[in-house]
Amino acid sequence: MTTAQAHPNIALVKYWGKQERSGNFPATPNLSITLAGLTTTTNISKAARDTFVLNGAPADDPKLWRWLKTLRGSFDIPPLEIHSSNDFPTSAGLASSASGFAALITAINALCELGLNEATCSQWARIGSASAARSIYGGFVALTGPLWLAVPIAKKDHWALEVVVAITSTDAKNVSSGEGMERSRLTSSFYSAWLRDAEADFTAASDAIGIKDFTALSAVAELSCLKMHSVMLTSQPTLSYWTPASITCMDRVRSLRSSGHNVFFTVDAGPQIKAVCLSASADAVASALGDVPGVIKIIRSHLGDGARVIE
Ligand code: 2P0
Repeated sequence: MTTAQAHPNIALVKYWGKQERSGNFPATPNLSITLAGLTTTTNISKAARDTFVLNGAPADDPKLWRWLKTLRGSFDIPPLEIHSSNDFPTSAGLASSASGFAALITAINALCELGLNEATCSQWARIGSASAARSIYGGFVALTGPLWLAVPIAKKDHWALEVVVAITSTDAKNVSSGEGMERSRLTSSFYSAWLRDAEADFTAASDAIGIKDFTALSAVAELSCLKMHSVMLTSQPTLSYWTPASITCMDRVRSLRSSGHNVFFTVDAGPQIKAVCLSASADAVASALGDVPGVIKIIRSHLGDGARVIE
């Protein structure tokens, strides 16, 4: 048996839309931070047939089976018993597929002695779920062309950012990210503007991280998030992932910033708000978001490490 752990990551420059070729390549460069405070633990062993248990219950995940079939096209991998559990809500906009595929390829690499380096693990994780490519690494991570391998751009202790996650619903999303982004590509008239701006946003965020310019990173990260949600909202049928509490949390973050705190928000394909801040503001941010009606739980996180085998 082999056990691996990985953390979700949150994108500061978002991925929303794929290239029109097989292999699950993002259409635009994207950039994330890996979160220590949320963890997926996956243990696998060789078995008579493939089984998957997610958070203690048998699960059927067609995306997982398709990915395993593709992996078996390149490597000799026996049937596997896979147990995966998340210490945070699953499929609810907290990037459980990112940590899930990152932990799984890391465990398979060890158990089956595939000998893959991190870059190749990242490539296989991307085929499962593009954001999973980024969770192979800790700290600040870019996923960009021409190779579309994730690349660590700064270590976690380069800049001691903290993330306050406000959970406003633990329901699984009703439209998956993969389905949603394809809908956006096909139907949103804002999608072409999204593609046009992405490279500049990616460069601005990378530069801001390099020189630790919080104001500059706040501006580009919030804008990337809001552009992505504008594309979602203008898709047909519309993709609306926010709750009323999500909107109130965004207003609170803006108020905190007006009163001098170093904080910005980002939101993924779900209703949770992730407030990224400097340490001096983290208590105030956690307290302000915790008081918002409809916020069920606050999770605080520092930046974390990449995927690794733990036993
Ligand atoms: C991101 N998301 O950059 C964006 C922001 C959600 C919103 O990456 O189809 O689960 O498996 O490649 O990686 C979620 O998409 O999608 C995602 P697939 P994935 O974090």
